[in-house]
Amino acid sequence: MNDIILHHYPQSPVSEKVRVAFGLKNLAWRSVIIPRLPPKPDLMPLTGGFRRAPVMQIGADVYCDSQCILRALERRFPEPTFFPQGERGLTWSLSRWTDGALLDMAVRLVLGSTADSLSEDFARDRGRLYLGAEQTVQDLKGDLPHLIAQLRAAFSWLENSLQESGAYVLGPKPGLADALFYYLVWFLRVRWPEGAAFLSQFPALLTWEATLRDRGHGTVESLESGEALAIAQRSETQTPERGDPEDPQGLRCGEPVRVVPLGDGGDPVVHGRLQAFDTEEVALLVEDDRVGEVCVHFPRVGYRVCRNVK
Ligand SMILES: N[C@@H](CCC(=O)N[C@@H](CS)C(=O)NCC(=O)O)C(=O)O
Repeated sequence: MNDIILHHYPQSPVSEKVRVAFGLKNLAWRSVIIPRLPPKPDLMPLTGGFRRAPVMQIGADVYCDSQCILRALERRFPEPTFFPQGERGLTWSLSRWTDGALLDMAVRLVLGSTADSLSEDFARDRGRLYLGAEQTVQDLKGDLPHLIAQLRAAFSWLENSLQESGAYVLGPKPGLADALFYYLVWFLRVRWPEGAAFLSQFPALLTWEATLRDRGHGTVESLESGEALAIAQRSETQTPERGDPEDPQGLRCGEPVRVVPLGDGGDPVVHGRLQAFDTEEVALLVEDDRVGEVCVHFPRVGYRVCRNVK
């Protein structure tokens, strides 16, 4: 019941970040492959409507967003730590750039350079999610040289850090900062037709990339989605009620709220009853006929918590 279950699909870059993080902690986990496009009927009962990949499940606790997943992993499996040089705050701050502007540019580059070969459904869905309602993937074609110039500068900083450390992004030991860059490198290599040629200008990056690739994803076993739902149904949340008297929004345990992902991607809103919250995380109890009650966790950063007013 305490097995780590990751709901993801092979091509998902953000899922690759978490898979590599499993490798850093040498974890055993179970893999449920979800569809790349909605509907995702065996994921929705677990998340209350959140559709993005990856999602981590441990019993009846469900972690949405890689930020939340990685924090839960560090809490449950502190050794080896994601922060071997003690760089916790710096790494989370860095993640807002790598998962924000850098991922956004990498996605635009991949979508724009493959726009003519994407299926119509996929292009429409990802266009809406990553570009908003006003743009389509075809509009990105003229922007590719600019995007490459932006990414080249960013990767030259990574190259510089790796040359100076001689090993990993922040020092001699691997940590979360490496996963934060690795998945972007992986994404450009596997999904951008010019990716391998672009990356070849960064020699220290190539050595570091091979080291992380060889380290792998921990130990993985596959699991049917129906079995993951049954596990949630047989389990109870391990998240105790926990409030915070200093909460800037004055939130209270037990109150009905909705969690709204920020950004203009049209992501669904999740409704539930507040079970726990602190500076970095919010957890809601959500009911579904197929799984009963699950506790769905989100990061605070990047999500708005709203009171449900009747
Ligand atoms: N902030 C989220 C972003 C997740 C995300 O955008 N994932 C992509 C796949 S890499 C996604 O869900 N795309 C739409 C889908 O798979 O339905 C996180 O860190 O987990």
